[in-house]
Amino acid sequence: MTLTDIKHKKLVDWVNEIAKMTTPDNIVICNGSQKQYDELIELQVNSGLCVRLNEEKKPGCVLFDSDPSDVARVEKRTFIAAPTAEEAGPTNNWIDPAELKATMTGLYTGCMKGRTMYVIPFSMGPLGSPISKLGVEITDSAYVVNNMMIMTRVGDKVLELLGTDGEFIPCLHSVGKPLQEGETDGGKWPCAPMDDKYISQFPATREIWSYGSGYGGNALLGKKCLALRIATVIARDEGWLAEHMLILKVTSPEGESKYVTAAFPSACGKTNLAMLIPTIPGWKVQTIGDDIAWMKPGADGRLYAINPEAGFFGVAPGTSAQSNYNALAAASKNTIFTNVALTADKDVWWEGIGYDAPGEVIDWNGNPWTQNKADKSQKPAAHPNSRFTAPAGQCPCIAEEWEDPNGVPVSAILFGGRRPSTIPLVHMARNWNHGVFLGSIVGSEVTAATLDVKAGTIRRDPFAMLPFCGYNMGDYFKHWIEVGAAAPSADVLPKIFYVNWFRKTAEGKWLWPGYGDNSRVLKWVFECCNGTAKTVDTPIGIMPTVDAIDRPEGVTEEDMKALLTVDVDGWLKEVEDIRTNHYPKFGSHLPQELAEMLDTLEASLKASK
Ligand code: GTP
Ligand code: SPV
Ligand code: MN
Repeated sequence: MTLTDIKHKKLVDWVNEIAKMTTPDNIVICNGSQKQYDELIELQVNSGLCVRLNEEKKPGCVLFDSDPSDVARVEKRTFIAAPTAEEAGPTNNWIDPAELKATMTGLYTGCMKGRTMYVIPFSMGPLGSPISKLGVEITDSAYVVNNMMIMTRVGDKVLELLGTDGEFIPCLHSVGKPLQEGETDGGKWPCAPMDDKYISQFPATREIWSYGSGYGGNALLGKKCLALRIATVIARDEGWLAEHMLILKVTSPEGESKYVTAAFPSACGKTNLAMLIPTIPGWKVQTIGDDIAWMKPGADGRLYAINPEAGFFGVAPGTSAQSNYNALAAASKNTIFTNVALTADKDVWWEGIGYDAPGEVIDWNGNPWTQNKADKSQKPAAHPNSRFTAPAGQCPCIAEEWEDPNGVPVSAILFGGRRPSTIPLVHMARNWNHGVFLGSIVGSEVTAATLDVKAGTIRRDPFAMLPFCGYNMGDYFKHWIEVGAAAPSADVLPKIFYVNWFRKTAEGKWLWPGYGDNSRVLKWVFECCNGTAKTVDTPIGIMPTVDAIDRPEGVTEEDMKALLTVDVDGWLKEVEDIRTNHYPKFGSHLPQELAEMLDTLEASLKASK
């Protein structure tokens, strides 16, 4: 198919307009076929941008190494170009849309010289579903095309759905590295210097302009840019929720199933929880999604969740047969690896894969690397934010209803983050608005998933949406309250929980083993939904009694007490921090309901002393 075969005038005009500005050598329309996928991989193998892995061990897999400067999302270079700074809110970077467009037009002018422009029609959500959204990404990166073909539904079918005048979200992307006459990438990952990178959302016109990065959420524009930043704006206008959440199905030994969503910040355990293998007999967990959930009220008032994605862009380090067998199995074939290490027999290796590096490997920078466990300062062979891009359908525990266009009814919503102290293993909100309060105060240690904020420091990451909300976060809190208020009754709404798998001892050891043992917490959540859980009322909310959750191996009763006791002084510090550093940022956009919740929390904590 060529551009002249496309019957959608607005789309053709837009492609022509972008081609005129960016001056690519040629234009390719992506039809989503395996043949096209293979040809693009072949092209990149031949030009040295990636290597094909061992066909017996990892059939259909390739490994890319990115530029060392282009390894994660860049929050400082991410912009919500709403008409006013106030609409973007205190947590987003804002540039006036006209000014930003002028700057970026300058960068885009001639930026695809020497390259091919790919036009990728894609659907977020099952093809043809009434709740799916269609997008078209223009990119000059074949890597982006291959990744988008795994992460979204791409191709002719989308063009058919678009017809002559269907609605689509235009997503423009360039790596920002034009080639001079006769110049090639020479096997090096193309991208632009940091100060030229822009990941821009224009919420009023629902456009995405991304320049200078080829990595993950910066470049696969269906994911964070469309399915979160732009979708939050659409969801606000239409009365639903676009969230940074996994979706799982948990089934009890009695055969009763419930659906649970969970919002944890980047690299804080969504993929792992979504695919966990329970350590408690008879329980089963299956996956609907691992990163993004769109939740809409159904006719019965319940919230129904769909996974808008078609693949997993998962964190590689720490993924082992022990910690996440299902993710490894999903990524065992037809997978794109980025920034992991390459073994001598052309397999992949990373820190926490479950076995030592087999002899000398090639690290993510392309250098020979031999594991030296005695050397604590040895740099990792795989980048901490190295990733696998795997088709969701290959996951052994994918739920059969994962592509149900109607979504699945949600019984429980979890919030969480990495908190070495203070936050207990689990507590339940008293009601919907209290749950919104808990979402609004989420804090977490920063991880390697964002490049320009120091990893390890704790920051507030409300709803795990800090880098992903397309409008004023204070108004987003309000929207959550309104979604609750619009429900026909409180009992159709999901129950809301706050979990923390990341408590540490004074010596810095994990207090809770996590992973499969998190099923023990899911069981308590399940019981709370049925009204059969053993609970105790505390100043911070409803908690399990110390014997309500079966202890995993190696966790003493003492540990369990530490995990489930309210640290009153720690929480008072938390309140103080929220009161002075967090809530004031939102000014008049902070819902009164949340300010009152904070007062109530403080009073209950003080009364309990
Ligand atoms: P994004 O894709 O960035 O949104 O991340 P994610 O939330 O899906 O995180 P993921 O499940 O990939 O986990 C990131 C890291 O956290 C991995 O290194 C995991 O091994 C580690 N992790 C996940 N679950 C647990 C847990 O229960 N306990 C501990 N200690 N670590 C965990
Ligand atoms: C995240 O950072 O939350 C991710 C990876 O899921 S990326 O797609 O790069 O945003
Ligand atoms: Mn994510």
